[in-house]
Amino acid sequence: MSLDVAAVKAQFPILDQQVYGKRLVYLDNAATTQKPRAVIHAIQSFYEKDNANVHRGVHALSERATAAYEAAREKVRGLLNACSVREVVFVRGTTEAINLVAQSWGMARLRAGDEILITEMEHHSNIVPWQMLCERTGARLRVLPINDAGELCMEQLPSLLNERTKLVGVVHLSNALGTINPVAEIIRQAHAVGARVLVDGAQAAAHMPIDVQQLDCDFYATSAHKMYGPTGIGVLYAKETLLDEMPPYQGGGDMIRMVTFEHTQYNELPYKFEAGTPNIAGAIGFGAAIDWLRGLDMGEIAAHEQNMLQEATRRAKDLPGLRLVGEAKHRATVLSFTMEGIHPHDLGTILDREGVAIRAGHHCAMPVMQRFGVPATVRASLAAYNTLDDLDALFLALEKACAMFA
Ligand code: 7TS
Repeated sequence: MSLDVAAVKAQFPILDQQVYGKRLVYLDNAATTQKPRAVIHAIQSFYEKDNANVHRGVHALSERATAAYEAAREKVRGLLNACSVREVVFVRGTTEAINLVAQSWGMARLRAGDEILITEMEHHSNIVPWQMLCERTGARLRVLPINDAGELCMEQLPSLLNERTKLVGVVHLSNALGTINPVAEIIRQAHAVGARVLVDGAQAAAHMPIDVQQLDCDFYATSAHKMYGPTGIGVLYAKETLLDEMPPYQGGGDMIRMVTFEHTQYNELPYKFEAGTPNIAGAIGFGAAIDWLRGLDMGEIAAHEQNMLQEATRRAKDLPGLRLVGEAKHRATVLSFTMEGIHPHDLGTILDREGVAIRAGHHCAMPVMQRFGVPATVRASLAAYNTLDDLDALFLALEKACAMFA
């Protein structure tokens, strides 16, 4: 069976509009995906029928809100195949998840002389928190380089891993290049020297099945808004043994069992890491997005997006002056490129006027831009609802831009 793309697309009300008198062609899915009616309705229904704070009220609404919030946690557990909901911490998104690990686990564990290994293709949110941690602890940040195709130089990994390596941070699917990294192999090698591994799954979860037990990663971070869910909610998965020994990230309500001025006893997992009123509606929307995704077939989504990406790549290579940035063998969703003689931002503006929404910039991955010697790229990124018509519109607009600048 193949994905019924028209039926999928029909579930996204926002896509049914025109901008500047042109059909909206949304190809900025790596920044954030659009939301299906099921997600919008779940959030609306919560506010219309069940809104209350969680984990504290004795009244009916609070019980319903708590049940819905905790049901969403179970859906996230299922999405990642975590062993237990105790390993599922709701956070604002990938960025907060990584900061939580750096501040809590990192501050407790790292000493001067220790090493953190990341890769040259990380998003700033998987670079800066580790730099901050290194500044505070005296640890050293090391970087696994990428090759001209935008793949990790895996042959260099063994020489960068040693007994001082305490953590490896690696992106599962690169937002700037589209590269799918061999994270299972990286985890295996990192564990062999006793290092923990954090996988940045911000982009991955919408495009491939995730199984944290099979990967054996120590931490996995992702954001709901990149997988058809709302903004402001995401998840940190961590092995229970790690969360158990980690100190809280923030103090406040909900994360405690008992407080006196002399001593505070922390709450059980995962609440120890969820101080304050959480994003209840967001979590419920996240749960609805997972239900929606699971109602489709992830294999069919991946196959559809792969066909589209291959077609887009073929057409891109036929366009004179176009340079692809990122041609990894294992790649998904992202077509990143520059056009000779046209600044990516100008190109972005021209495409916008044609109704085509892409992103132009450094994609919060400045080291990737430096590696390829470009200030920025144009990035078209695909989701389940994109069609060949969308590619037609993209390439028509690109040809128009070329003609304008010729
Ligand atoms: N890691 C990767 C690989 C990302 O692509 C992003 C967001 C993040 C982390 C941060 O996620 P957040 O939900 O906490 O913001 N990437 C992008 C992008 O490519 N365009 O806009 C945001």
